[in-house]
Amino acid sequence: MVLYVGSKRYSSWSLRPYLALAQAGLDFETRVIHLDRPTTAGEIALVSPTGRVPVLHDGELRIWDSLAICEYAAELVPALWPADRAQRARARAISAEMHAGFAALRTNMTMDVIGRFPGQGHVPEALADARRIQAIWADAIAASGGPYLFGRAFTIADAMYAPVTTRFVTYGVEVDATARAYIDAITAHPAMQRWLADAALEPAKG
Ligand SMILES: N[C@@H](CCC(=O)N[C@@H](CS)C(=O)NCC(=O)O)C(=O)O
Repeated sequence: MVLYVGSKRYSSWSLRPYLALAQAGLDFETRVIHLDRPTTAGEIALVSPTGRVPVLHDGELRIWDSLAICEYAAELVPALWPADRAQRARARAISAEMHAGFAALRTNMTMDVIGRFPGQGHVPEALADARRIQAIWADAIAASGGPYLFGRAFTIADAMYAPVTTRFVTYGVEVDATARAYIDAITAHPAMQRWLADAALEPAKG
């Protein structure tokens, strides 16, 4: 399988399926298409029908969209979702909430896993998104015991929120102790560490 991703420094949608595929232990190669270059659109058009990344190629199969790729990985490795049906439903609900929502946070605090811009983007709507996300994390971790949202195993729900953990650090969003511990757990995940190391070698945009 080949996962085409955007710049590791900036492409939050790419990070999510990368983490899910890595956590699943699937054999896949990652190919980076750098964003915001004159050649970007042409390079993406060669591999993705939507003109966007991520896209997964598995033989002839093309799977676009971050959450669809995560779901495909979970069909191959079901442990990417919690085993319990009710927990699985909750994990899907919060994953869908991330996928479809939090536009203010995503717009005002775009992912940059290397940059540090404390205080930037702290508009009321983005901070409201940040509070809702911390409430989601607090509820899930109180029920599961952590360190991940659904307990000891990293699931797709964690992959979906991983880019938010980096945003909170980049933009200096105030977090409670539970969120701090969760951010640390995600940052320490081996696949996240690999992604961050690669991102550090990429050029800044602009
Ligand atoms: N809903 C899509 C969003 C994908 C998306 O917006 N990808 C951005 C990069 S993070 C992209 O490909 N942009 C094209 C460009 O910058 O030229 C998903 O979940 O995969």
